[in-house]
Amino acid sequence: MTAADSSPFDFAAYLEATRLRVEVALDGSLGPERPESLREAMRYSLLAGGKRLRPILCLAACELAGGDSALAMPTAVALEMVHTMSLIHDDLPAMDNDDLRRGRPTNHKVYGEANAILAGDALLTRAFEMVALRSPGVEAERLLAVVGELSLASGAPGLVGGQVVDLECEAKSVDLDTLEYIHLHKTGALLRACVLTGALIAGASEDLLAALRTYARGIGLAFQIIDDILDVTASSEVLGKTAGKDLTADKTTYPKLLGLEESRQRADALVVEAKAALAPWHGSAAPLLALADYITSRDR
Ligand code: GRG
Repeated sequence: MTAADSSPFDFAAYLEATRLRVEVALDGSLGPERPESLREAMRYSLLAGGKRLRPILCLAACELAGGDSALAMPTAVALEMVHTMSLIHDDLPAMDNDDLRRGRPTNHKVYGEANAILAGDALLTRAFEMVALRSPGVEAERLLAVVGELSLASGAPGLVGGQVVDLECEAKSVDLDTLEYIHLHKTGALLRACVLTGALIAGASEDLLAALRTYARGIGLAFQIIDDILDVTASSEVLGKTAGKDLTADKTTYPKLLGLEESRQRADALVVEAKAALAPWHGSAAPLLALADYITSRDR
């Protein structure tokens, strides 16, 4: 199903069908890894469920730019690999020290710390292999641009930089600008790479790439505000996080700085901004517009 169909857009069906396509691709993505113990630790976290938002954003952006989303699937898988490795490392005792992720014991609880670090390392490097060596049918120049976006999102200018500032600010109260910096890097950078890489594979215009940057900034911040709200309002069972742990005890969150009501209003306004950026593409942007709404209406 694509957004170009003339029938009204059925987002629930689109989300489920695309998620299933992603699950199949993820399942087939880890073949020859040896030793077997490494492959098992990689698969444990990569196939642990999750919303698969990042690959879905990538495929939807590829379609919006007029591309064949099948060509973007290896990149979509790569993005989920980077996300998964960041979760494995984030859960380690040296970082968040979490016992549960997506309702299951964290990777290091099952395989030990050293193996969890190495499984994360292998997923990160495998992500770049997916783009560089396992993306048939996509021009080399476009793949180079994808590698560039993936590097920027993963490294110091993205996830790693955001995580460092987050750790430095632990147990301190931070202002709104610092909180925004952390989230634009820890969460926003990869979401941005998702839509940009999908669009780059389809050969998107500069106008569309600029609009997608604006879209990604809005949904990235809104995503994190909702995450903070859910940490306050949802039970830890719903979130699949460590039961009994105060999820926001030692960190500054949007609800702590702004209150629940203003945080919710801010998330809604960011989604409005994000969707407005795609107005010129309205006809074919239905999945990305619906994904922006989904981000603020989700309960996990
Ligand atoms: C990428 C090289 C490299 C290192 C990682 C540990 C680290 C450096 C960064 C931490 C990044 C992090 C854990 C950010 C939080 C992102 C976030 C909002 C996760 C939750 O995403 P969801 O809700 O989760 O999409 P599911 O389970 O649905 O996939």
